[in-house]
Amino acid sequence: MSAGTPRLSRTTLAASRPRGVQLPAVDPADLRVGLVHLGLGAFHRAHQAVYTEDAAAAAGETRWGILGVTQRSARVVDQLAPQDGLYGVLTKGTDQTSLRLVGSLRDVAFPGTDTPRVVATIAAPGTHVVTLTVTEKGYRRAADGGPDLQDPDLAADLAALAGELRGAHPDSPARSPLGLLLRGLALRRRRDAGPLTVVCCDNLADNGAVLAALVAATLDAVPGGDRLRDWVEASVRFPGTMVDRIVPATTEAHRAEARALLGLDDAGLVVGEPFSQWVVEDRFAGPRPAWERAGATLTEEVAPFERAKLRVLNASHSTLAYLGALRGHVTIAQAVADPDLVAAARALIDDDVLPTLVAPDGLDLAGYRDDVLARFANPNTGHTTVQVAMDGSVKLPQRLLGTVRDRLDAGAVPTAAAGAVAAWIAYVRATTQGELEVDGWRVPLDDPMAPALAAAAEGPLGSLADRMLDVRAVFGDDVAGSAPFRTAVRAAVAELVTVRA
Ligand code: CS2
Repeated sequence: MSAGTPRLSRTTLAASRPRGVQLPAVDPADLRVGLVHLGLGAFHRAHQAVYTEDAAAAAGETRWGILGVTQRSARVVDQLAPQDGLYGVLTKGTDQTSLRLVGSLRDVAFPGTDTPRVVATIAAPGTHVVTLTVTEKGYRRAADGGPDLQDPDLAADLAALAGELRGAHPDSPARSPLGLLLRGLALRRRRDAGPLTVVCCDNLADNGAVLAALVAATLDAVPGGDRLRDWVEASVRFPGTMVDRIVPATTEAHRAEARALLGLDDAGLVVGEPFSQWVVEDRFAGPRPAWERAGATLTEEVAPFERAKLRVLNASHSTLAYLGALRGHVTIAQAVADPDLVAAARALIDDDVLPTLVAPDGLDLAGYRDDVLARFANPNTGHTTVQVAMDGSVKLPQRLLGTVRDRLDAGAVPTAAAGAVAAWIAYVRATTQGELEVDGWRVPLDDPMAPALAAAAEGPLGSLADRMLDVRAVFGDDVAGSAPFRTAVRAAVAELVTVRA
């Protein structure tokens, strides 16, 4: 924040009328809440909230204001509430920067203090859609894909849910997104407030079906959950989606750039590349924003798009992140400019990923690959290798191991994908041994499984690949049990750790 510069809000914006900035297409004060979003991070603000604003403006509708719910801290509420929900999206292209302000966020909430209000809003008749971006780890899934009942936050939430199911209205703060959603659904059912659509916008393969199954399995594990499960089955839809926009963490330099354009301080600023895509399965239980009028694709079949995006973009992103960080590259743009690393990313896509894909209608996969690599090369987003590298234990199974499984099933040895797995293993080893420095900073392992991974990474280098592949929660029995894959990963790890030694 800059002393002396007023803070963005409806009042300061009306008084300053900045030029060269795209003003909000809707005024948050005119909106009613029709959509609850769980996981109010930068990605939502740079993606679905923008589509929702453009859709509301195009259709002239005021019923799609968003109640944005943060996950773990009240920080985002402190950033956005004093700004009346207004914030900017700074778009950083290869040779152009622009700033637009977004007005679709009607209200913000923090589960630590606002759980009853969020639960009541999910249960309100005017709410028709719940969207989620809580990251892969936010779902608290166990290795088998069901709810991780050992997770203390989820366990506490399920106890509160059992109370809600008995009609006790517990007001304890929800500690997990799933807990919050289920309490909202329980109240919605009790109030008979009508059907609801829950849209998972995270990078999980088959995200809609996965969330539907997780909700059902969780309700099976809660005393008295069966009636709610039946209601969910009849009244709640979980369409699948493919979301895409590169959204790096906002830095002080971004804030200063936005301040210069806007003349106001924006604590809620987010940053994105120019590209944005949203493919949504058109299977809603009730009304929805006219997202297609904002450039989203509403379609019968999302899976081919989702699969192509996860396997081409996200998998090569992770590969570049691990290999790049190991070489000291700070940004993804630097990593993809390194000839060895772009060759590894291309080999992954060409040799192993593309043979597993069926091109979605109208998509040329080789062209898609080239576009993705060109987006990574944008030097102005400043997206860091370390940011993309986080949470590998929950990202790899979604973006890389499906490719490995399909290749093994086809009788092929996915050597390039084994190289990508090896890059992650080398990264885990280097970070947990305190050996990785990027940008003059010793990088720790940022991963929900960090203790278990550190334990597996400890020990002789010669058996490092085997110890890591034996982490079944990541690799499953099938991938871990494939002898040819193990051989390929061993060879790739040996090459990476020797080169580094
Ligand atoms: C990235 C994604 O951090 C990561 O894991 O691969 O966030 C990626 O930038 C988005 O999925 C792009 O749509």
